[in-house]
Amino acid sequence: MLAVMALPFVGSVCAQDMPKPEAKRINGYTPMWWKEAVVYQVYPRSFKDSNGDGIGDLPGITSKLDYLKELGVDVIWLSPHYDSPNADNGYDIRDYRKVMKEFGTMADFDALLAGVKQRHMKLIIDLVVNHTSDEHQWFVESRKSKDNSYREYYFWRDGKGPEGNQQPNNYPSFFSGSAWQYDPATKQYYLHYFAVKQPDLNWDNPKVRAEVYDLMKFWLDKGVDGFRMDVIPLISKPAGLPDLTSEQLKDVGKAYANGPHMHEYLQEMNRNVMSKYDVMTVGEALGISLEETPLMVGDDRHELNMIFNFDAVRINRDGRQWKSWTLPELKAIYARHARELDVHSWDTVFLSNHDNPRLVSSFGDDSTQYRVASAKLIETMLLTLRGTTFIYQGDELGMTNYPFKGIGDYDDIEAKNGYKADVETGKVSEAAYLDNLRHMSRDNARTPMQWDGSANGGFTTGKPWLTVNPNYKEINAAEEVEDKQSIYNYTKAMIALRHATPVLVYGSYEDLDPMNPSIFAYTRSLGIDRYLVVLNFSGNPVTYKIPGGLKPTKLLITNLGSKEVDTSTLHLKPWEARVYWYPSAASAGMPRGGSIAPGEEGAMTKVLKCRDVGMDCSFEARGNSEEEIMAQAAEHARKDHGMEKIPTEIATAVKAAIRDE
Ligand code: ISL
Ligand code: CA
Repeated sequence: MLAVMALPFVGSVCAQDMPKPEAKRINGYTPMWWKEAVVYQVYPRSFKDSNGDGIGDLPGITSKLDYLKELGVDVIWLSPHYDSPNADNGYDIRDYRKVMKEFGTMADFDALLAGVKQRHMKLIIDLVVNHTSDEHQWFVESRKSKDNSYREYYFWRDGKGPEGNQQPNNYPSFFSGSAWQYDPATKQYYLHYFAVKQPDLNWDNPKVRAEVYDLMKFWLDKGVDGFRMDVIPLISKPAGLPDLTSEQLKDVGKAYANGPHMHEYLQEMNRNVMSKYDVMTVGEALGISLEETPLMVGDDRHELNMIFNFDAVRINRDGRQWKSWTLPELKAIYARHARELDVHSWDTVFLSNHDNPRLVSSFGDDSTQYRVASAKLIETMLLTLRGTTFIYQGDELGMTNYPFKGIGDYDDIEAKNGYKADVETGKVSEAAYLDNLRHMSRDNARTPMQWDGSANGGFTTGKPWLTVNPNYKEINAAEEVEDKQSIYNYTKAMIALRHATPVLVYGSYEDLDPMNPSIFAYTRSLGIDRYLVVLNFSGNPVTYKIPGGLKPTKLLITNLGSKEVDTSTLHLKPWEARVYWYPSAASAGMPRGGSIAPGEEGAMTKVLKCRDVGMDCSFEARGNSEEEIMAQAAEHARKDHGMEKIPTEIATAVKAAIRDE
């Protein structure tokens, strides 16, 4: 009986990051566009090359916007596109206001942004401000002399020991070795949590913070829709940079995160920048525990909208070591998220990105037999769990890990530095290192997108910077777009289902069977609406009795063509996924509707996105008849926009959308 709709107006002043006091809540949550969005991550170097130099670029991305629109994604997250010497593939920025020349020009960026907006999608960019490149002008100045005006932009310290030739403290770098680099020009060491070419910025210096806010505004004023913030919890360094204890050294991410001024700086950033724009922010929350999360993302904290928590995506590793995992462990993580993060702390859901191996290889089964089914099963999960869904490029095709052999096959600085530190020193055997790396390497996710069956998977006409996975002839976008049974088309249908089903966004979560070793069965519910997701996370058929003798009445989507309904005993094939709808007791027997016909009793939840009528602002009305909703819309138009009546063309579009025409 609940209908929710978003009514858009041209030139609206609705600020979605600042809900009005009277904003309606859904299941306790304040509705926001970024909560309902599906985000797709593009790693530009590997997405699409437009000029044959073997490196993906911005015009390449622009040429594929229709593909992304067709998939149904709302927001594109672009990994760093800035000028960079590429010690860490763009996560080492030389100039924050320039486009990496390999990727194109500022005009290419503007064209990309315009193309995104034209298609009613949004673009967020990567903000990498814990560190810069050592080739950034600030650092070039900083290293010149101890009294240079940029000296305090970074952390410089004298060496320890009688000769002053020992590192200032015992901090390790995430990319092997010490986090300190000696610089002969001034005979001091500088701090770098990541590569030697990535010196850490000193956020305690107000000038640094002002520079960062300024460059953020530069991009926001161009019209970007927000930021993914790289290692943002590391920006505030421990006071006095004391040695880490042996306990702290076991989890360096945690030790470096959450410094004494982190919240203060994020709140300042929000006050000075984000609060002035209708944008989204997602922090890469390295080192932040689930318990600490509400302090960063709570509605009343004015820091970030959401963060990436790594508990699920890193379930298969212990430090840098690959390890096996069990389904009850994974389920326990999602249950913990639902418990710890209340309606004031929004969550994210993702299991892959450019730093992790391929989705289907890590969490499904990438064998010929089960790759397609298991990839679809994981997409089902990602798009029905709590939190904004993030999809990494190529996972919608079921792209797999690369069959790496020698260390020479890798490009990543993490892999190469680790090899030097572990294998060349004899600490680890080469075979063991390479075996582990094959599973874990970030390069698994960085091999080029497989667009079609032509040479190099259609990624480039030249020589690709990183080899294309040899399976591109079977796994590629051209085939999958055409094939109705493909992972791509299934993902598209799942995204559409999520968009049409606010319960999958705002509904409560319950794990029905936490200890079951192969079945993940959970519900998302809101009001009379209840959705049941059943996932067979195994290569075996399973006869599954739904706890509580529940008999779902409507099958909304399945990856293997099942038609089983009205039974509490399901016969699941290996890697089978199903999403059911069933009425709660109060609404038993009522039809499931995607739309609200005037006066129809028991019509189900409906969300109309602004983009359905091609506009930007979001207003929410509830009711179970067209009249009721139009009346609220008219009131909104009058009060918030000073319009005497809703312009006819908008009214027509909205009515059509209500009727699902
Ligand atoms: O990828 C990792 C281990 O395999 C992580 O430790 C990773 O370095 C960490 O999550 C931080 O990642 C981010 O910052 C890095 C950059 O290399 C990553 O690509 C980026 O996502 C430094 O900017
Ligand atoms: Ca190129």
